[in-house]
Amino acid sequence: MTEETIFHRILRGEIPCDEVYSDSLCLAFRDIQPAAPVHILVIPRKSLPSLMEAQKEDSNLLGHLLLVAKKVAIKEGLSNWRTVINTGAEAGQTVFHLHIHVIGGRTLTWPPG
Ligand code: IU
Repeated sequence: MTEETIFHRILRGEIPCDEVYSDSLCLAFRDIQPAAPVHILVIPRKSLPSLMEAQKEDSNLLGHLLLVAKKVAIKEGLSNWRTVINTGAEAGQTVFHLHIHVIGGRTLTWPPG
């Protein structure tokens, strides 16, 4: 069993979200504290606390999440965007349910802090 997070509650529909895409493997919704004009989170329905816990058996799921990230970015009209996966608290992870940030709609600088 993995720890219950707010994203589990969003997946179960107990907490509303601004959904942009959904399928049998994942959900994509707008981040409540957007870091850019477009800031969407793509999360698996499967409980995976972070990329650290992903295994070989998750290969198809991880590929799917990236393709959904591309799909939602294009749907938002982006041709340039950043995909980010924070893994671990020191890397900035605050919600321990794997998620891909899709960030765009403004010029982004590099490297991140
Ligand atoms: P992080 O990579 O774990 O730091 O990203 C978590 C994101 O989840 C962060 O950008 C939050 O603004 C976002 N978020 C959300 O969209 N809805 C919520 O209810 C909560 C966090 I809590």
